[in-house]
Amino acid sequence: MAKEKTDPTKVEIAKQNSELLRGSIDETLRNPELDCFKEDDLQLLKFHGSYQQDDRDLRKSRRAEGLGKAYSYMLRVVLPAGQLTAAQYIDLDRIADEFANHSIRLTTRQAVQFHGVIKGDLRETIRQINESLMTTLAACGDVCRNVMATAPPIQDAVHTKIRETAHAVAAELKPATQAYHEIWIDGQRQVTSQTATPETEPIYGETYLPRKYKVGVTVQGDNQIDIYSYDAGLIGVLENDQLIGWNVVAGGGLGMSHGRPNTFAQIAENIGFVAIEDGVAAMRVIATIYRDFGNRFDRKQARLKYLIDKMGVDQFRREFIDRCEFDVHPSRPIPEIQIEDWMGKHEQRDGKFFYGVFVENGRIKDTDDVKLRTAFLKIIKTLNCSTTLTPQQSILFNDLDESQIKELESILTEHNVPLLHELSNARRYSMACPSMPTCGLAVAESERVMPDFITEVENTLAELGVADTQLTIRMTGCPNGCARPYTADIALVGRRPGVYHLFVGGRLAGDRMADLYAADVKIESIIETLMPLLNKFAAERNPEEGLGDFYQRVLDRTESRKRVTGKEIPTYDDLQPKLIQIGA
Ligand code: SRM
Ligand code: SF4
Repeated sequence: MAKEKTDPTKVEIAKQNSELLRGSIDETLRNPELDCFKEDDLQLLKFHGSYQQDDRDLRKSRRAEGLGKAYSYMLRVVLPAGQLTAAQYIDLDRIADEFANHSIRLTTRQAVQFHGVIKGDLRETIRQINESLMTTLAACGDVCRNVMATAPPIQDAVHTKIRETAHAVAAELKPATQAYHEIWIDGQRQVTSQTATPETEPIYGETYLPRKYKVGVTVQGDNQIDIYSYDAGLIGVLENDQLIGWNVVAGGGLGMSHGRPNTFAQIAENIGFVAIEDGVAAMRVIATIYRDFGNRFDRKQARLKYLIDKMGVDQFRREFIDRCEFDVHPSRPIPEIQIEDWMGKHEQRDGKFFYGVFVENGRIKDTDDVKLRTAFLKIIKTLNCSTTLTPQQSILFNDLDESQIKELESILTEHNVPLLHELSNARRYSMACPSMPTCGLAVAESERVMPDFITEVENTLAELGVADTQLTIRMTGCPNGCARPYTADIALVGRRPGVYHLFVGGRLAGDRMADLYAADVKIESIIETLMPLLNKFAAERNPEEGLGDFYQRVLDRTESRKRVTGKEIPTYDDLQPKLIQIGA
């Protein structure tokens, strides 16, 4: 068994010494001789919304030429509940051209990323984002990340409260440091040790949280945001269609490491029920328990799920109740989850309409064939509509008159963007993480190979006569789980270039973990490996049954799996009983 670590990690020390996230970021920005940041500052930079990256496609050739890495920066823009005005979208589109790689990347947490920003443009890019009333502060780092909310812009009391609560949690848990404004906006230090009122971080303290803290807000029955995958969340409970309070959930998380048995992906547990007005405070209380007891000696064990695992859910619940200055009741039973991705035309319940458009892997760009970016900009400029980014990396155009829908669809068609009826279910519900060439942790391709892989799946399902199946297919370039693979019907998780672990058995509802179905499969052999299951599915599925549900039924599972561990790669013998059951 690995010895428990007892020294604070380098990141903890960097935070402690940073004077509330300042470090020497400003000095490095001012020095044109430097093309990258110091190690400690790289950690701090994340809290400001940026990762230093390099173009991994160029590493080899640059090394051969005796050159260093081609550094550039990823910038993430925080958008609570995924909401953007028309003017903000137009500004983001312009920024993509002026400072980034001409694409906008919608994320799995309803935020936006730019890739390829150079160091010399970082300050101006962040300044312009702020000028448009958006921020990159706390998009990354050991703080509360972008707060998600179920996406549809339905204008009733329940959905309005969900969105307001997501914004309120984001505001409550935003870092208080002035460092962000000093470095990126004002350009000079406002608060010094001589300032009359010393600067503090009232909730986080000087070392912030042990790791990232992810929160989502939704309403019962609607798990569009995959709420069980996060550190904490609020599920609105309804009585006679009125919101009466929140079921608080905690302890989800999908990151794990191959070959490390003590890392795991797991779905969140019910913690209790609180009144509507106490939801925001409940998310703050959980953050403070995490702040005080989370592991600061081993970042691989630092997420809240490991703390809850160590304490036990019951003790965690007791600690939560002790700290709450409001009543906590047992969680309320809630109905079975439904998933809606809100693509196509829907009513907002205020006489207006919204219209969802699928964005493949969240990448808004123009290609020779499909002018997605141009189409979206034209829609927004012509129809002056606000937008909501969905947790499935897609977009909703809001506040439309019914008469404008035809115009919107004709703009899409003009630019070769497929309409909903032209999309297969396999593609519509798919997601892939960015991976190569920008992600420093990628070990295999994801976003760049996913479209072709989906085409293969589409062809296979059509040949088997099951193309109507609603199934989620997700791919990531490493086990960190950024496209939430472990709750999908089928998932490919990168092991090394061209090779993936194949998971099966989750479902769209996001409330069940998939199984490792086959280890170390080359991408060209994935379909072949799935064929026994797909054949059996085509022959024996019940009407409306999804692939993950079918797989669980064939295995005769009485209880859904709540956790997948990063244990050693299973051998063929380990997998054999499972394969025999499905007829392989
Ligand atoms: Fe993620 C790290 C991209 C959602 C778990 N994630 C990264 C980094 C920053 C790589 C790095 O640390 O160097 C990736 C940047 C790549 C690039 O080039 O852009 C990255 N993660 C993404 C995004 C953009 C994927 C996407 O396809 O949209 C998502 C941005 C969300 C946002 O707007 O904030 C993204 N990441 C997720 C999710 C899904 C979610 O939250 O809904 C997860 C799984 C849930 C969870 O957190 O448990 C996730 N990302 C991770 C992890 C594993 C954390 C862990 O607990 O072990 C890492 C690695 C790390 O933090 O060290 C990571
Ligand atoms: Fe990078 Fe891995 Fe996340 Fe993909 S899953 S973006 S490869 S960290």
